[in-house]
Amino acid sequence: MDAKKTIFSGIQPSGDLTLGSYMGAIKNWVELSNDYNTYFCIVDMHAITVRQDPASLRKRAISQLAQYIACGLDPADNTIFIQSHVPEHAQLSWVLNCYTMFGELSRMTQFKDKSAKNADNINAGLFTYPALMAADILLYQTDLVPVGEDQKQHVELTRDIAHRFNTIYGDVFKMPEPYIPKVGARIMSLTTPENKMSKSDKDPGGCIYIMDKPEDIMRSFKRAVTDSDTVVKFDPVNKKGVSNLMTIYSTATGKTLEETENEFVGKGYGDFKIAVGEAVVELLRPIREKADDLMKNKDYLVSVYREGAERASKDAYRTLRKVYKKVGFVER
Ligand code: AQP
Repeated sequence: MDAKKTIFSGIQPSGDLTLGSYMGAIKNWVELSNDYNTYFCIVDMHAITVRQDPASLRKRAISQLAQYIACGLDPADNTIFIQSHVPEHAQLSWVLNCYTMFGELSRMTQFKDKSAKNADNINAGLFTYPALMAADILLYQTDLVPVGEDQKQHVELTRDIAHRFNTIYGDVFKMPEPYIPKVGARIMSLTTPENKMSKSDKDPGGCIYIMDKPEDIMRSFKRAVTDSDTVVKFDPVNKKGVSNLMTIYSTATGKTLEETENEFVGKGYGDFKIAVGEAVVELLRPIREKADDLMKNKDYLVSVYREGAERASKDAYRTLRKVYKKVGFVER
């Protein structure tokens, strides 16, 4: 019996990975990966809740895999796979849809935000997205779900669905807990610091991508929005831009927010922004170089996602089989 606890997490290939996805999610995955049994997914089925260009989606899924590995996730120790390769996700998601309430889904902030952004395509998948996410998590009897702050509501709904199901049928699902990092849980846009840094953001200056070149990273940080004050001080209510830059600097360098404040006493925003940019350049440089190398070896990447899907599917089927039995489906 494996004594290690289990982690599941995923990111949509709906755009190129951002510094937000790295600091809010992947960085923590890497830190936790030694001590847990891990499943890290490229959630392409979630991505099509918003219209995607098929060729770009395919390309991004592969490049996301290369970036996961380049960030430090070793495929030998972590089950890394593409969601659509493991049909149990769609299968369990249908069952869970029948145990998820319309009212619950209507309250999801992400649904409200994404419906507002995609008013011409408010499809049923966008609405039932959390039931698929619950399936992703519950299939692997997950203990911990490392996510950024924005996904906490979905993990809470997953717990409600699991609880409802377990109350009717006995202990089928393990109760997962969200794992939110203390610093870096919500990286904001550099140009509109009241909004989350998002991979599908239309404003390119607001977003830093993992694969960005150093000169582009520096340009974006130099143009980052601050305020009319001159003091580098952490105050996320009144100094949103500066506080966001401090969070980024502190996550990139490992310095505390207090150490960061002290370091920039008496220095202007100009110096501060350059220092943040340089820290991010150095943080991302080895990741970008490794990912570029991996992208030259497609056969290797194919072997990683195939093996990952095989392992994931075997584990997922165990849960799905139990669920099918419980709800009364006839065994094949
Ligand atoms: N800005 C962020 N700060 C901290 N964490 C973040 N995450 C995303 N952006 C930030 C975390 O990274 C994971 C990726 O989530 P996702 O791709 O499944 O969905 P998302 O949160 O909707 O990401 P985006 O970038 O905003 O994508 P789009 O633009 O397609 O909706 C999650 O753990 C998330 O918390």
